[in-house]
Amino acid sequence: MNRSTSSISPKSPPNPEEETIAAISTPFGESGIGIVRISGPSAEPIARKLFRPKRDQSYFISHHFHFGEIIDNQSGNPVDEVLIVLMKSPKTYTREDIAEIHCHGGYFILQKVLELALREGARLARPGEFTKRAFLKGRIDLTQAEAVIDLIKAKTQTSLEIATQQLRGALHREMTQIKARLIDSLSLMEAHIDFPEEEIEPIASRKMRKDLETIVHQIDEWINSYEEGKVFREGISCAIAGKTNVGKSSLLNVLLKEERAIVTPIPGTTRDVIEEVLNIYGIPVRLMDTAGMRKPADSIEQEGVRRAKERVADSDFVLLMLDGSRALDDDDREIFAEIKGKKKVVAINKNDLPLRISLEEVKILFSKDPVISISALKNNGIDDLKQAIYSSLIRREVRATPEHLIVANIRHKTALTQVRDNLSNATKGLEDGISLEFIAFEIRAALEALGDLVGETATEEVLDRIFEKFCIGK
Ligand SMILES: Nc1nc2c(ncn2[C@@H]2O[C@H](COP(=O)(O)OP(=O)(O)OP(=O)(O)O)[C@@H](O)[C@H]2O)c(=O)[nH]1
Ligand SMILES: [Mg+2]
Repeated sequence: MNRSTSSISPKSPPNPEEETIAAISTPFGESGIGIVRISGPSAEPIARKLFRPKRDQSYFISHHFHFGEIIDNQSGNPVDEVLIVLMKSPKTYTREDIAEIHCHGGYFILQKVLELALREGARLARPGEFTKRAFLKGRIDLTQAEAVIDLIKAKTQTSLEIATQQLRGALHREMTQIKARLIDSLSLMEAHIDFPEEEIEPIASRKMRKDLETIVHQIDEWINSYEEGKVFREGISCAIAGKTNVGKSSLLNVLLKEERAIVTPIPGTTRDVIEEVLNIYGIPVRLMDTAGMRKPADSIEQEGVRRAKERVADSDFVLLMLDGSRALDDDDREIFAEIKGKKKVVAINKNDLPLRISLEEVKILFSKDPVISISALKNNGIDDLKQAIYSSLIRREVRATPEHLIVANIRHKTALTQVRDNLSNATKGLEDGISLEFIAFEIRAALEALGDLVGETATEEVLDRIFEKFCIGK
């Protein structure tokens, strides 16, 4: 399916895809190699102008590397020794001709090669424009284009797997199947709308209802997977909260397996917020060690406590730490008020020392939250704590690979909710014996929402919002 831009927005300029775009596709900085990518009808002529092959080669073999130099034609000077690969359309990332110049990865070299490409007629690519072209040319649907950015940003194995699943078209395939089933139902209905004298056979009507119900049920499962998907894709922020000296910094260190934060027996050691990213069974967790909360002794500590409270209030999740070797006191109780309503796990630390805290009281106070006994000093119970954090966020077992389709993108969830609502209305209509016109209307609305989801009917505005999140060169 080849989408022309005019079908997406009548206002878009005529065929911007005719332009050849270029960008540096590797990060800025020094590296072994760096890549300048050119895509569009002039990719080959531009590559020919810039490139001088080492061996006498009058032509490029598509999808093969060629060794040579990039020459600045104005000065006649060589810029860099490179490998160049020309990929002729359509078997390319954008489905257009692509030239990739693999230079040495120096900021100046790459900038220079890019400038030469622009001088020869390419224009600078916008963020995500290569991927956008792949979408506009119909090589991938919108959910797959979105997966590209998730793949690049993936921080854990699980977030990578979710992105890969989507990039390979898992969502796209499911949507295509649902679409086909809805079109079947719709055509049956339309036939009866056109010839009302012929009633739909009760069997056909029952089958149609059953089919719609199955689809609604399936979509519900995907919608419900969103909370989990979001946690894996975006990660969570988690503040370690507790009064001074309970062992917050010790816990951060033991979780990170490095001496990241200063630990001393003096209460009020941590002043600033210390932040590190931790991978808890595939969940990227932004962990924050904060100043112990108590009546501050000086203005520095006062600022520390203010920051601690702010972070606790803003975080998605709280790890409340109590000192098991001391009875609960007013400092603890003040923190309980701060974290009211937060999703949390309670860690009772220092279980290597005699127990002085009242476990009953803690369990009554936090009846809805997991309470885990640990020793940050002796590295006891840390896995239990990680499991408890995981289970508070994800309803299924700790497993590396999600076996079902996970919806991790709010845009997808919103579109699926729309589809589900329309189809629920349709099934209810069939149940109540409401006119077929009404039911057909709901199914058409569901199909439209599906079209938005995969990008068939997405507006230029929606596309811009999606692709502006990409890096330049992708
Ligand atoms: N026995 C025992 N001591 C611990 C344990 N965890 C931490 N400590 C000790 O408790 C003291 C305070 O530890 P920190 O990790 O600095 O406590 P904190 O909560 O970060 O303290 P502030 O930064 O002052 O709020 C240090 O002497 C630690 O060695 C534990 O599990 N068992
Ligand atoms: Mg500390």
